[in-house]
Amino acid sequence: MTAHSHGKTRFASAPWSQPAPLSFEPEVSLDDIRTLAAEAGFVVAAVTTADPYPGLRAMLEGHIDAGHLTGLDWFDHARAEVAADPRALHDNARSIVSLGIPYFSGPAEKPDDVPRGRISRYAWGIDYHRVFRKRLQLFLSLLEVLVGRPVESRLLSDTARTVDRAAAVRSGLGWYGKHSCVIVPGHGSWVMLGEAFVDVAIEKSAPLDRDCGSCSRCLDRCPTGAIVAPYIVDAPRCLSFQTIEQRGAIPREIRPLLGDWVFGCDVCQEVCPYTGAAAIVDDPDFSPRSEENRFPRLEWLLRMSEEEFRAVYAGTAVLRTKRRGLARNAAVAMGNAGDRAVVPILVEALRAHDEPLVRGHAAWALGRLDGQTSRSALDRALRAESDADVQEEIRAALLTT
Ligand code: B12
Ligand code: SF4
Ligand code: SF4
Repeated sequence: MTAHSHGKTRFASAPWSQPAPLSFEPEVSLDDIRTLAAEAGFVVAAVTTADPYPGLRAMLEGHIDAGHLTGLDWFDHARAEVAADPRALHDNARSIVSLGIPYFSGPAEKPDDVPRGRISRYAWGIDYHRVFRKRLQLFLSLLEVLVGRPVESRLLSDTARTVDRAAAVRSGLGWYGKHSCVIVPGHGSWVMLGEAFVDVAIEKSAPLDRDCGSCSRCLDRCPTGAIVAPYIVDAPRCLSFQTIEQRGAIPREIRPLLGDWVFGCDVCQEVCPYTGAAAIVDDPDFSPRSEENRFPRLEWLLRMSEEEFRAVYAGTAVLRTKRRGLARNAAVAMGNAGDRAVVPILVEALRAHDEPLVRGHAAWALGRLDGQTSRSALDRALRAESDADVQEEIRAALLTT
């Protein structure tokens, strides 16, 4: 971490967030860009140059080599090289417009009628990749009308080849919180990010002189200790990685820490004072279609068919974890709920779920909910089970009952 002095303020900043000098006369003003962005559905917008991000490649490579991105196989040194230089993606780019969509729709209480899981807020509504694609296209067409010519562009959000947060911070859309998320004034970190690389010379905005000061709430409250140091998230320990990106078994030592999260995790954002003061926005694209899109019933998740899964989650980001991933997470959340009433549901999943991954995690959950019913169900399942990984899970669970 480096502390730079700016006049009287000292704030933590990264070398790749320092503004590069402008080498052109702006063709379009910042005000005009913000007006177009708002028309296209972006509540916040800021602009930076398309110059390389100094030091970003080395930092990303250091992260990869330290194992902080292990499991995200696409995140390799070649990707780090491209991500550090926007012109490697668009050699004619003159500006990057960083665009944000806030999605905090107000406090939400999980109903306590039956055991339910939690889905991260960003995934309650329509998959943000779709939302960005549509709004970025609209933004581009408005920009073409404004400049009166076709614009060469790359429209990006969450792609493997750029670091959305780096553009957001250098442009001053927001600043880095210690949880590594970008905090946008007025919205906390409840803001999804995307950008338009364009061949238009646009007036740029300035980075913000902000940091977290002495606060360390997100580091202290992260359930798994995944924020290993300020600004450094160890992905294999992060529940967002384990519940969404993990295709196989969730490591046993992480399972008790997952709590009731079945898709993503919002803890580091929820505990942040800036996020606590976020404005409530009403963006229909981020609104849940039903309660199962934000606090799904765990029993239903364990029993849902492929058709039911698709009926509820088609078009949302939750599809990414697939039915078996979501059911696996639900089994773990049931084990964590500590409610013995769910034992018969887990027994049924252990006996009859079509996915070995889910049977294995149901065994683990039964091992947590010790009792005679769990033990005899595990004994019976061990005799009937043919999958070696599930047998191993059952043996491990029997040791804990
Ligand atoms: C890989 C990835 C993940 C991984 C790894 C996360 C990580 N922190 O690296 C996993 C699966 C764990 C993950 C989780 C989440 N993600 Co994610 N993820 C990405 C992705 C695809 C790449 C991120 C990346 O490049 N990571 C490498 C690290 C090194 O870069 P970074 O995350 O930007 O971290 C910055 C800081 O570390 C900072 N930094 C480093 N050292 C220093 C030193 C100083 C002094 C300072 C000031 C800063 C600083 O610079 C880094 C570069 O920008 C981006 C989309 C994209 N293409 O950019 C989305 C993205 C970062 N994710 C996003 C979201 C919403 C999430 C979750 C909140 C989802 C959830 N609710 O479950 C969690 C949050 C977890 C967390 N605390 O980060 C949003 C973040 C929006 C925002 N306002 O910040 C993004 C931008 C997607 C989008 N287009 O909106 N994610
Ligand atoms: S998303 Fe959850 S697990 Fe990941 S760093 Fe934040 S609090 Fe920790
Ligand atoms: S919780 Fe505190 S340390 Fe973490 S991002 Fe928010 S202000 Fe920064």
